[in-house]
Amino acid sequence: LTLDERLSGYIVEGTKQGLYDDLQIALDEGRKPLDIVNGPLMTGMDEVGRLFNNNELIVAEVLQSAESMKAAVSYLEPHMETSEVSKKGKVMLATVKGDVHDIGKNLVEIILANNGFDIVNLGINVRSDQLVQQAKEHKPDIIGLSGLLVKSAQQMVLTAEDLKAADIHIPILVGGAALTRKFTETRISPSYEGLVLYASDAMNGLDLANRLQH
Ligand code: B1M
Repeated sequence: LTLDERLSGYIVEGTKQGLYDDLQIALDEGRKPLDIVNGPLMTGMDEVGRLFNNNELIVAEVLQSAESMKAAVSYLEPHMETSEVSKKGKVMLATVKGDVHDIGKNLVEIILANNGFDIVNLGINVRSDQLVQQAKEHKPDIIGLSGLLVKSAQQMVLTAEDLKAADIHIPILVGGAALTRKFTETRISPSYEGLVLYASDAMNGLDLANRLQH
């Protein structure tokens, strides 16, 4: 197997045995940590999603895959680029109510934190009232919402409405597999007073956050 096939394989198999050695080989070859995540590791995760969809994997096995992915991201994290810039602002992150997927959100946290943002990560399955309360307490410059389920896209509309009702109009950054730019513009934006921006991936999220701070 090639290195990339092995790296995808650790995610699909949900194992860590050999993972760190191969990640180190990839780093030694000069590959960027994020390219490793977005390349072979995401290929593995997509395969996990496909197999799960076909009933060829059970939730417990997908959890193992998630553990491998988290371990890989943790191993790569110290090698990720950081910027020396002064503090840029505060971003509050949450996976919306009803959704427990957090690998993408936590990747966004790492990338933003490495690039000068202060992060308040509220975790998974976060209700609107918790967001409202935390937003009042932490006064973030940006609220970042993540969600991977189809119903999470709808939940983001409800969340935006609840934030608006609480008189919050901090810019919102949304991302996650079930979302699209179109849904964001036609459904979430009209439900909110402030700006709502769609991020296609974690790096795009950083770009948008950077632009919001200038
Ligand atoms: Co679930 N799951 N899962 N799952 N899972 C999906 C999302 C699914 C597509 C799999 C499938 O059927 N093919 C499917 C959703 C179907 C749908 O609604 N369309 C699904 C399902 C059905 C479920 C359950 C309902 C299964 C069940 O119980 N029967 C259940 C739901 C639980 C719940 O949330 N209430 C469930 C549970 C789980 C596990 C707990 C086992 C595990 C999650 C573990 C964890 O996160 N700690 C899990 C996993 C791992 C997946 C897949 C396989 C992988 C997700 C992932 O981590 N990807 C996923 C299939 C897939 O995506 N291929 C699937 C890697 C990660 C880096 O990517 O999170 O997309 P992602 O983040 C990306 C971008 O989306 C973006 O940036 C990242 C990349 O740079 N991004 C942002 C994300 N958030 C952002 C926020 C931003 C900016 C960018 O700004 C704020």
